[in-house]
Amino acid sequence: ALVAPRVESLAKSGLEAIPTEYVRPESERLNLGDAFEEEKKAEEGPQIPVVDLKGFESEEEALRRACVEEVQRVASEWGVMHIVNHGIPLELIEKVRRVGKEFFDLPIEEKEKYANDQSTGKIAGYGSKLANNASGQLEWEDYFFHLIFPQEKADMSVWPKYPADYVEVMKEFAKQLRGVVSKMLAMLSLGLGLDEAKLEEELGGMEDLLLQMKINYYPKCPQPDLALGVEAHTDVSSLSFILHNMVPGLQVYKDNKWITAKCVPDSFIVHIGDTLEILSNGTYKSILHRGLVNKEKVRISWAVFCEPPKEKIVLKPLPETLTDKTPAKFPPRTFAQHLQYKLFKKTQEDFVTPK
Ligand code: AKG
Repeated sequence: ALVAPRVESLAKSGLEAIPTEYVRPESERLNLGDAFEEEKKAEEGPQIPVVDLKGFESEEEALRRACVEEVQRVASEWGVMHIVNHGIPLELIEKVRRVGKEFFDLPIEEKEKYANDQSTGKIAGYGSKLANNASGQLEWEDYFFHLIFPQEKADMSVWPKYPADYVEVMKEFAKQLRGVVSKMLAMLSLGLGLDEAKLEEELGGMEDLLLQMKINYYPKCPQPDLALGVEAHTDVSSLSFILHNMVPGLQVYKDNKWITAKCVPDSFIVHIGDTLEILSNGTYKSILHRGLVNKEKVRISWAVFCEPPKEKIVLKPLPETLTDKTPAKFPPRTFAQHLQYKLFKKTQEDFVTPK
């Protein structure tokens, strides 16, 4: 099996210059920088909107409607938002952060026991990116990937056995986050003028919509202006939820500029993914984003991708979103076909150039 080098071991070796595979092409390097400095610079400019979900729980119809309108506006204009008052207790979020950090604090040899094997398609477990394009570019991160919902579909043999409460904490988090997923999908449905349950059903519902957890571990990087933690991409998911350890890094590409996300306490970052962009016929936007690295602090993020089943559902713009003036912008495809299509596009390019 191909073994990718662990970025953690590179970072800990104390090297001053990063290996060439991690150096981004020149055109992409123009606007890279240390995440902390970029966060400071970003204080003046536009910011990813913060959406308060409290109103959706209200008895008052007007407050619920205002909340739906705000979600609809931000999903259409930005395709990304911070959500607050999402309903998941801070205590549980702190536990998720703790068990993820405790796992990554294990020695690399211990984590290797969970190594994935991308050559045989075993993608769950501990991993690092393998070069998948001509330029052989790598990302400055290691990760842990596993399915967390529905529980029956989870392969418990790959879940971390340390710390001892990892499984219990992650199961509870998955259950509670699944509730937030339903709530977001309900608001996004109403925002399109659809029945509240429509998007949830179209994506496979409680049985078939899969929640995939990717814990991203970005070691300190001696040359943050040359590297990326995660290269620019849009998510293939329907929705993605991101939690992090309050170290900056995420940037989104809007109006021809990279905008650095602020660290908003007690929030999740929610991305609209390609799947919802397709179902909504482009009303909701799947935004290009990437992860910067920095010199000072390890960054950890917990990204949960909500994916429709691979083959069971044909994704296409919902008939309700089509009019004479707005014909379908996306040809029908299964989720598996969409993944293939994106991989193909990528192998044709040396790197992703923002349009
Ligand atoms: C990904 O894992 O696909 C991400 O985009 C992670 C973003 C982040 O770490 O904030």
